[in-house]
Amino acid sequence: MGSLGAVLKHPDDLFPLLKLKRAMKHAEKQIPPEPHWGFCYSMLHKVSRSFALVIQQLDTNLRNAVCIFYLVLRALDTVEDDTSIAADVKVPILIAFHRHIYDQEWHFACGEKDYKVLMDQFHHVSTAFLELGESFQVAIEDITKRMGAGMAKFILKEVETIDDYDEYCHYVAGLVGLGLSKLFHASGTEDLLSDDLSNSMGLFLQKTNIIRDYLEDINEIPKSRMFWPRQIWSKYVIKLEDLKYEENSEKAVQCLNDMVTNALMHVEDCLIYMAALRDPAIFRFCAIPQVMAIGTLALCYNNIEVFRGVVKMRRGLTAKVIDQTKTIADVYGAFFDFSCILKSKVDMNDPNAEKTRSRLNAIQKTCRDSGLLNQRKSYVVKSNPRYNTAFIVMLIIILSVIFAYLSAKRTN
Ligand code: D61
Ligand code: MG
Repeated sequence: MGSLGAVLKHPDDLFPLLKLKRAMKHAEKQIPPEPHWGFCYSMLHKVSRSFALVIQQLDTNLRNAVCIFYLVLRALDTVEDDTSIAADVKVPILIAFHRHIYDQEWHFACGEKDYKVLMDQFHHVSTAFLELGESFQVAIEDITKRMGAGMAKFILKEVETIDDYDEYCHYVAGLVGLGLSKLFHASGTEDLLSDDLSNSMGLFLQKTNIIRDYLEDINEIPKSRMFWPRQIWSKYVIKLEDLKYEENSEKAVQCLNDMVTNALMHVEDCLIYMAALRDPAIFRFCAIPQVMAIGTLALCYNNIEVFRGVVKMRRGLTAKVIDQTKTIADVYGAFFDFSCILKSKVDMNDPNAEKTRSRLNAIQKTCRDSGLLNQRKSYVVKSNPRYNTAFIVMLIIILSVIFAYLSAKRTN
């Protein structure tokens, strides 16, 4: 029901949605026959809603390495996030995790649902890890070691300053960027991109998650750790929880906008990183999450709903991003469009209005200066769609496509 309504409101979502459904079905069918690889790929589909699809498009060798890299770090993160483990048990596990990946006997029960299965059957991940090329193994081990140590440091310490925030995000996501750059280079198709640019790729994604997940994180029982830096939120409220109470709505939105403005700082690095990639599959793998992130920030900015419920890009828009992110021109176009949307949402009275606007202008200038902004489909949604002839024609086409799709499915 909900999805039919959404498609009627955004008829041009339909083709990308159908394409995405097909791609997901296809990806799920491509589970390798060996039990350990089979476990790894079916796990990847279960625990990563968004990354499985983009990982699936890579060439076999690199795909296997990235899949294991993902699962190793997801397992490490499951230890970090499990609030039922005491700090004095957790810290040594995080610190030694990079050694456990070589040990097919090792296992540590924690986490819930699919994450618990991942932890219980971690030997499959180790077995697959040991089959990777040595340069892949070394890169994965190195990042796991540094991430584990960083997570351990922050188990004992809160995120107070903006520097702490950048440091924490470096450990849990920036390092993923560094590791991926190493894996891309090791696979032979890419130059080794700089640590700073790679770090920014991770920070932009992680900060977007931290912003979007405020309510989910603050309402977690037992209480989970929070990653919004005190240096930012203390300008607006006394306690971080206060942001969710209705009487503080104005302050909450100002604080949110401050956080978004902070995240936007990484965009220009991300654009430079993506412009330097050569392999089309690696490019898409990197660019799709970044476009989703700027889209999510555009949705969250100045939006009180972040403190009331789940704010997510609609599925159709996600499908469109996946379908329409193929070249660097598409990325400049998307960043330009989402910056336009963000700009239109900046309120004159917001304490950071000037700063936000100047960041957005800088991003738009970079996109414009690329010289690639013409001839593209726009993400800027025109308000008030009129139910005109074009729409009715569209609807008829859509219905015929659904019909054709369903009958094709029946004959398969
Ligand atoms: C290019 C393409 C993908 C990139 C990239 C560059 C640079 C960095 C990243 C992906 C990582 C971005 C992480 C953003 C999502 N955050 C989390 O999942 C948090 O956990 C962080 C620690 C585990 C990281 C695992 C990971 C994630 C994505 C990968 C990867 C490994 C390996 C390869 C490709 C992508 C977060 O998780 C819980 C949640 O978000 O609900 C947390 O605990 O804070
Ligand atoms: Mg975590």
